[in-house]
Amino acid sequence: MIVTETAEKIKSMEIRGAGRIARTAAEALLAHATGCVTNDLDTFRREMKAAAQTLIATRPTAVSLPNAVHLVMAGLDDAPTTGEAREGVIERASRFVESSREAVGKIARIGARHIRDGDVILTHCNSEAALSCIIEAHREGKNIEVFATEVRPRNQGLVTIRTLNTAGIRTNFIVDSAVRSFINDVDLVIVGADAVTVNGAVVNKIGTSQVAHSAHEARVNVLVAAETYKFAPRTVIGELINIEERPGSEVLPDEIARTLSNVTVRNPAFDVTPAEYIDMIVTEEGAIPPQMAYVIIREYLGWGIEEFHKAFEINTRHEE
Ligand code: RI2
Repeated sequence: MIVTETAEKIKSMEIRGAGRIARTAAEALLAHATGCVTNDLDTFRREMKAAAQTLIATRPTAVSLPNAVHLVMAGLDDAPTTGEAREGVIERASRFVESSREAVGKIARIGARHIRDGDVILTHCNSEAALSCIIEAHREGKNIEVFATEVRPRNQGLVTIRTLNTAGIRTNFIVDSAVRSFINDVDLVIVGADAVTVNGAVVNKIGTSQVAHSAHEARVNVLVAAETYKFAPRTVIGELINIEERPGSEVLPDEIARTLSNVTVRNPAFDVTPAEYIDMIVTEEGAIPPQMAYVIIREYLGWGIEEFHKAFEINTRHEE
């Protein structure tokens, strides 16, 4: 029940933001494990795996979601009893939620070091990780000002400006298409990430690549705030990040769209910013140039060379 409800809320974006999605999915698995009263180990495993699949299927781009689910499910097949299997899920889910929260705090402190007194910062969409850096810099007494975009079609910019307003940070609210007009007034761009690929490309809210392109042209630094679990291990074996395309009705009401028979509304939720347009990725383990993404995947997600071989074998077997 909790899993179905959580899945619905993630799909409809009532729960959104890559980090929050991951934590909520881990909490739903924890609740499912607790509520699943069976003493039969196979039934328990089957129930947990079905719940994991339901959660992963909700949003295809934010790699934080499958990464979190895999962390929680790791070891389920090795547990000798139902009790230990259940305890394992509960323990790993709690640990993930806690470490995810701690990661945001660490990113805030590391990111804030790269914000100078007097900086004007531009942010796009609503990223907990990105905002934590900005709020921490303000808390440290730096005099900063922010430009926040509207973020069509779901207007996540409204959440951002409310948070910044509550924090007491001077903020300018602009439409997405005004970024280039203001980029020369900006010292630093800070955004979040839904996924980071092995070659340092950042997948984030649609429009991020336009923002980064404008910043690059104006020689404004671009900083990405991303927890290590947003790095995508399977991109090492050539898997591409699936860009979610959401219903056209989010962009244009169906009543209007229906009257325009030659018009198709396209609504990709994310885009890809190449590593060349990114100066730094701030993770909880430190700030790295995007080209070092592989190190994070290897060192912190535990994807050593054997895992890649295993995944590669599975991949080629699928293709046969
Ligand atoms: P945090 C969001 O996706 C935005 O693209 C945001 O930049 C990213 O997740 C990371 O957010 P959506 O759920 O994890 O709004 O830093 O589609 O909060």
